[in-house]
Amino acid sequence: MIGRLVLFALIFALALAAHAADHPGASDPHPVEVEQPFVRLMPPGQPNTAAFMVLRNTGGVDLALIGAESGASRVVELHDHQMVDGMMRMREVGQIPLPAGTRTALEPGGLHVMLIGLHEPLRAGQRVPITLVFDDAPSVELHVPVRHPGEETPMHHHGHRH
Ligand SMILES: [Cu+2]
Repeated sequence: MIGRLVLFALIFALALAAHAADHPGASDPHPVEVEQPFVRLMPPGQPNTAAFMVLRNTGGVDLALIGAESGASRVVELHDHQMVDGMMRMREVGQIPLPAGTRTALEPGGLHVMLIGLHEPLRAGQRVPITLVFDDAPSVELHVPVRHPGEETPMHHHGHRH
């Protein structure tokens, strides 16, 4: 009986060690730093919106953002803007390259994480769960605040007096 327990404990320890070896970076800091993420607050009734942020690849390996997930909307896509017949149009992109040592801005009029078919209307200040999926790095879970576009902080907005 004791023998079986020891054997089981040994197998468990070996499994843990194997798992750690499979994921050498599990305890290291993530190579991609996410700065100033926000979800744009849209007028009521708008079923779609977008998330913006700056992605800094601080590591020595080229990476790519290959997808995003969120429980807040039916569909989540990576989008860019492109001139089509003199009009700015959004288009889905398969991935957003993050070369080593560079910063990539997802910003209005450019790259963004598109949230299509919001399950519920968003409110300013609320946080939206968004998971970023990378090709060669662990996924990153964010809770992204909802803001009016161009609004640096809520305090700034309420500080105006007329
Ligand atoms: Cu879009």
